[in-house]
Amino acid sequence: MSAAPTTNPKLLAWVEEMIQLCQPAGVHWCDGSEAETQRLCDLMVQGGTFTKLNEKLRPGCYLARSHASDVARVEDRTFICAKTQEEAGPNNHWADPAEMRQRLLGLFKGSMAGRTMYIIPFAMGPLDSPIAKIGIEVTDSAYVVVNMRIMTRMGQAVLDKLGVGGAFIPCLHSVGAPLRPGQQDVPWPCEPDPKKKYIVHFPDDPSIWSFGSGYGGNALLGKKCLALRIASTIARREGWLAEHMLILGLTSPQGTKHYVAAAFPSACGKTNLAMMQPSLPGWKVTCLGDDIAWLRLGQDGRLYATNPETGFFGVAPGTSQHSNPNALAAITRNTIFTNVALKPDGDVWWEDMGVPAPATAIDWEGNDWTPDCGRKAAHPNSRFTAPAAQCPVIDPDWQSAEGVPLSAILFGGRRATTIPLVNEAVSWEHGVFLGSACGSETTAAALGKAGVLRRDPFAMLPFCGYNMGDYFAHWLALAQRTDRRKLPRVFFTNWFRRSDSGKWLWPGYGENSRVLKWVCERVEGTGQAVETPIGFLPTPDALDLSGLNLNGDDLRHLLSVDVEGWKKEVEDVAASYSNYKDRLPSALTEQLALLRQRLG
Ligand code: GTP
Ligand code: SPV
Ligand code: MN
Repeated sequence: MSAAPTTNPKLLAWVEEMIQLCQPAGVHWCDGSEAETQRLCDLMVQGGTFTKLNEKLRPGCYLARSHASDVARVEDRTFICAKTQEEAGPNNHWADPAEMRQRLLGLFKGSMAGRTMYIIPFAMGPLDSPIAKIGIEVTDSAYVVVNMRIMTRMGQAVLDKLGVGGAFIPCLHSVGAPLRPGQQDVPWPCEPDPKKKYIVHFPDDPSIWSFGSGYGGNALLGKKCLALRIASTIARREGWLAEHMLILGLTSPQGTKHYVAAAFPSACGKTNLAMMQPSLPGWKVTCLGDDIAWLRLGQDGRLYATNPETGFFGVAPGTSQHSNPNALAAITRNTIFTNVALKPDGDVWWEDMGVPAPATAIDWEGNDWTPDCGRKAAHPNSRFTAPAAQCPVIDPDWQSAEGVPLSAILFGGRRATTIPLVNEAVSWEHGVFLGSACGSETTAAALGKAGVLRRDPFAMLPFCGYNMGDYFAHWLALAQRTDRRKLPRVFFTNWFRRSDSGKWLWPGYGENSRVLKWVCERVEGTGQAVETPIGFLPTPDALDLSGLNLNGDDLRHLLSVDVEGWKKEVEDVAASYSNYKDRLPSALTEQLALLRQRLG
């Protein structure tokens, strides 16, 4: 047992209560030091959780393979225990707080038997930021500790900041696999029965209880649970926004810099765009964050963005020199890989890495793999955990306490048809409408069938901790709280349009800089656009397509209004709106009616 490095009475009392509840074999207060991390990594190598990668090829890197039942967030086991179901809204699973607490007490009772309880003090947001939040995650997973050290500001500095009287958000996590005396541990302990996994939020406490899973957003509780679900409820009260957005800086050849935030659903390219290498000569992108942005109005009336995280938990498959050279550079060292393939030389590999598949490998499940075996080597939701500071294009201001002022907000999703490459909202209300109408064809990050259109308003469907109708109203209200001309301009982008034969119509990745350039020009008042029923579209020659070999038909497809497709779209959005009943702001019903009218 390590002695408590705090005198905060609330924290000490809560930890004592958790020890009594979970009955761990030992307790360790994490200090966040290098030595501590090294000790835990060594321990996990001994226990089989970690494989150390080739020190020459990937210094300081490890590979973990999860249990096959524990590979992604579990949305159907995620609960918002607000006082009433109405408050949680149709966008959330709700359970009565008192009943859920009883159930969880039963599950957590003795859940850490035979294991060490780690106490992780962490902060979301720079410690000197006015909106930083302190959490304490109590977990029985060393894997969680070493990931949290990369993804958050973690350790003694946080306890110092907390002080004797400071408030924290209690986050309890157990993999849900107690050990009987003498029982041999497994490399990835978890509760394999999906019905016994629980990711639970009590927004009124606020507190977080997570049971049964050790993977990503289920277990790294600072991320989706605190910085999105709980933070969104706090933000609503305090007048700011917690969003599923990347933040980037874009500098023109003339040296003008704009900050842009973008909300795309999970596995729809936030990490790619956040640190892209522009194909347009002279343009530069710098990265401030790839997954979460906290937005608040500054004293000057502009909207400022802060990344509450300190690392990237990015999808590995598809990450290549072509798609994301800066991510590849960020993960050359001090990175944890989960569920990718292991090559015989002790390096990692995944599908679409842009290098030939190894002749043999160990796949994500630990089995022998060959390129012709018919199985994927890496799990589609396999991920890397890497320090943001290692990104070659990290923005110098990424940790600024005030955040950065946004010039534009992009929404997007994976849409094979109908949605153009880019269009711009004609007003703030229209922009909120575009966000509310966000949708994507599903992928592996969310459990479910691939290729089915799922409405994902603001890319926040799995992450909004309260009634989405109220959330829409909160977004709309920003225009009443500041000079609306100071708010960021709103755009909708779609890199994923396909031809009838299924080929991508837009080359994407670094070429998306051409769209970003137009966005900047629109902000500055120089970009050419035509007003259409769906908003402003670039005129045919407004996009800088120099050096790009794009077929004229494809371009027309990308930049025209598919009236019949949009009529279907309107009805689909209307159907999704009907879920929110009288909580849906009338401004959005109006936007929908106007769009319907404009389409004829
Ligand atoms: P989460 O971390 O799950 O929130 O997701 P994310 O939005 O950061 O997703 P990520 O960047 O990992 O998404 C990667 C997926 O998007 C891969 O399948 C990429 O191939 C695809 N992708 C990203 N950018 C582009 C693009 O410009 N064009 C096309 N066609 N695909 C893209
Ligand atoms: C997402 O699913 O949007 C992620 C990955 O960013 S996880 O942190 O696992 O939720
Ligand atoms: Mn995400």
